[in-house]
Amino acid sequence: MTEFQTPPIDPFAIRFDAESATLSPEGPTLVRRMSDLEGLFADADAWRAAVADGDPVVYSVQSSPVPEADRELPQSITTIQPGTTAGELWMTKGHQHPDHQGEIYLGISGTGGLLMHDGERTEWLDIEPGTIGYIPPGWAHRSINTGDEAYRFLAVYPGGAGHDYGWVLEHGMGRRAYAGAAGVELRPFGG
Ligand code: PAN
Ligand code: ZN
Repeated sequence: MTEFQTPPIDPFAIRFDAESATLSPEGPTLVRRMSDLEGLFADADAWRAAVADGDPVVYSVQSSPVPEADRELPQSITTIQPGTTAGELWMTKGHQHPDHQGEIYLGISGTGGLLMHDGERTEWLDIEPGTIGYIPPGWAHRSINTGDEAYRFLAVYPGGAGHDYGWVLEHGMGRRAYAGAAGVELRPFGG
């Protein structure tokens, strides 16, 4: 018999509604406002001004009830609103899984980018509805809305992998994504 850290949950069906991009039954929903993203945008003055100017919701994450526990396989839908802060496209905080394990993203609506960094190398994947982005173990990842409508994707990840947000503050993400005249412009992280 397999040893679980927490009692395993019973098999159940999760309804994925593509129209509303929701999972039911629902687990917790997390809302990230501009004020939650301190230290992440290159232009700190522009970030501060956006916090003062209504502190908009940048993204939200709706989870299913599968717990973030070892051997479980939780899922969530992230919705990133369209927008820029001093030209930098709105994005998630980004994290590394301290217990290096893989993860998949499936694009649902809108268009986005999956930026990955392993401390040395940087990769960018364009994600549109139907694209599965694979995040290999050891690659920190951040999602970016590259369009002018909400960008939504489903994430499926190992429940025991953990989420380290300090890693991104320490190592950066290799590149930053800006709205350019001809589409997304990737610039050096410090530039
Ligand atoms: C995703 C992310 C979600 C929000 O479910 O957690 O998109 O991004 P941040 O966690 O960086 O704020 C995932 O990668 N889970 O492992
Ligand atoms: Zn992740």
